[in-house]
Amino acid sequence: MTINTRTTETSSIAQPLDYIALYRTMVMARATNDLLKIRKTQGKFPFYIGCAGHESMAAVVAALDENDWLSLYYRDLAAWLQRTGDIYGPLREAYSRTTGPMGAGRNMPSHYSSKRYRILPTFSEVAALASFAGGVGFSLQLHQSNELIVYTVGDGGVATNDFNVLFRQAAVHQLPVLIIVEDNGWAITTPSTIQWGGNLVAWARGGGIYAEEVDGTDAVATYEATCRFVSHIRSGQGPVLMHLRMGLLDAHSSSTDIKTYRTKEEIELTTATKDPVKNFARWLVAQGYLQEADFERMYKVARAELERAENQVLQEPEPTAERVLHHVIHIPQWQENTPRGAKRQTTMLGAINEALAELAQRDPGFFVYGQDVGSPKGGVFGATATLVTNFPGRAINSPLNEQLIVGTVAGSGMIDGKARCAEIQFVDYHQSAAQTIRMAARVLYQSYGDWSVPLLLRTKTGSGGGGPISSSTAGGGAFGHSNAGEQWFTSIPGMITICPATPFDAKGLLLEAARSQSPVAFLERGRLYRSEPPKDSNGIVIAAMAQYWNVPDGYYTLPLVKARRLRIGEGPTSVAIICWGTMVLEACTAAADSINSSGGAIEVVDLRTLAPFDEETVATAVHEANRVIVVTEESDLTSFGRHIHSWIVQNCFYDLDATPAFISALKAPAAPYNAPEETAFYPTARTIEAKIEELLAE
Ligand SMILES: Cc1ncc(C[n+]2csc(CCOP(=O)(O)OP(=O)(O)O)c2C)c(N)n1
Repeated sequence: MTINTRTTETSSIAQPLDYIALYRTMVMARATNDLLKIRKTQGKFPFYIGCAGHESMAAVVAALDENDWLSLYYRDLAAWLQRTGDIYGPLREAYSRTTGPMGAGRNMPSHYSSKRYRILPTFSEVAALASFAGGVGFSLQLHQSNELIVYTVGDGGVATNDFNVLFRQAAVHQLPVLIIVEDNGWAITTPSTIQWGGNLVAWARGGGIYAEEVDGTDAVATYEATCRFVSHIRSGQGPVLMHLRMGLLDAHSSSTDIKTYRTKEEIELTTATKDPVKNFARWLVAQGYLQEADFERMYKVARAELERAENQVLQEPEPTAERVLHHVIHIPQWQENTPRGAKRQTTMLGAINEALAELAQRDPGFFVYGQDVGSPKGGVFGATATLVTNFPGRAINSPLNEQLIVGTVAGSGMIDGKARCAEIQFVDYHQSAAQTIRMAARVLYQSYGDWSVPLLLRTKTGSGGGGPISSSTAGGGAFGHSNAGEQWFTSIPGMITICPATPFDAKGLLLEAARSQSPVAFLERGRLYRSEPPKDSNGIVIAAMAQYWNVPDGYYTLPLVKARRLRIGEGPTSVAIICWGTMVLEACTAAADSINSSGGAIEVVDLRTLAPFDEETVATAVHEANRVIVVTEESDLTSFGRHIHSWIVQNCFYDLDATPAFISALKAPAAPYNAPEETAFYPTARTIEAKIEELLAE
């Protein structure tokens, strides 16, 4: 299939376009749609969702440069064909062939995706790609690129949070984004009058984005309008919203019966007046480009070409079960390195500041994005203070919207495969971003390794305070400010979750995490930001831990998915305590106190990376000690700690001489604000020591 010429200049007048080539692309889209609809009806594959009525999207893409980015949705077959010229791709995905360019047969048909052609991976979740598209626009603007991104969505999608996030990203930062609402009047059976009040164009203009209504049933009008909007965006005048009026010529999908919700009259009127292929054909005749007889001939040519392609596709391999775990997650291959810089005693906050500065030093495109991070204080906890001072412009303030923060950074990372950092002030507030985080973690799998979303998501977790409860004071937590958070991230396939316990680990792990192609949740415990090394009840610093408060200058990395083994005492270990974050310090204090009174040795296993976790080290520690305690500061419901406990029961059962113990925070929503209740809510060294005694007596 030949592809149309594209506009490459920034003129406000439509560039010369090969109208016949554009028409041919639209006919090919319609012919593909017709063929796949029939094949679905014949039971050749389970589902199809089509493009009939949306073919003028080819005209939109014809008005772009081939380096411009696309974020499409399932009606955009014509846009796919216009950009790629690939008629095989849609067939390969419909028939689930490993040769499929969008997900190697893994995703439903019509979910357009191609890194090579700069088409972001379409999600089934309506509009879920919106904030990622905003992130791409953010990165383009940051690099002063002349490229832009086109984001498309149906009228139903306009009502989603994701769409509204993109609108805000584009408006606040004046991003090079063309937002296209393909308004066919329906969201399955719901008319578009339910999706927004008033007038969409007026609404967009009121919010700071230039907008126009365009007749999407007219390919030439669509092309000319797109050229104007592209020119507007490239000349730095900001984003544009195009309200593209269309008609839906088929039912919503192969699962919907059109007659149950649309009247015969409305369907007939839509078919007669809103078919962009027929309308364009009439225009081509009127202009003398084609004759009536050409239409059927061109359709037949397209159909024959498609059937030849289909025959080939049917010979191609289908997925096999053995690949089901391919491309779930990317863990960077650690390259052994010895920290060479001079060591200084530092807090965890100091170490995080240093790590972020190292990343900025090494990657000119690195930035931290979040609420207040660009202020002289460097965010509410001061983690970006060094960036603000030493790397102006790299700590960037965001609007107060966590989904917006995550989407912006995730989309930025997709452009060049480099992780940038999103800061969420308190993990409790990640919840509006939950879908975006899940999508980010799914992209690698969904696209069969084609796309990835490198993303460092740093957030303060657990209660505040000035150190572990045992060695300082309680207080500083509260509802909305003190969730542990690991249960939210460790349950997401494709996500890496890290929770450091010491300044040394925080810096080395953060630097290594930035090398991952999978998104990373980096959980920073508020109690550890400024804490000192743990002490026993006599006030003696625990030697096994103290060294990790000395942090080398410069760049060094520590391996992910590698637990740290801390031995307290001498001789064979009698108990292994599996923990992470603040609980490592509590466990060390408990172990030291127990050893002080009873002798022997206890091993504290600091998981450091929670998901995936270091199964080998956990199994070895249990094998050696024959007794185990899992300690988590999560609530005792379905938690990550319960997962570890269950894994030990399942995999280490015959190594156990006593009941595998489990200690957690209480079954309450969160730690209360006042000190007595907060102390009662969390596990402390006292709880752990009591459990050690109980276990040893069993
Ligand atoms: C977030 C989300 N909610 C619900 C659905 C189920 N669903 C799939 S398509 C669709 C309608 C979308 O309508 P619109 O955005 O107008 O696009 P159209 O199909 O009309 O082109 C719905 C509700 C979904 N996929 N994602």
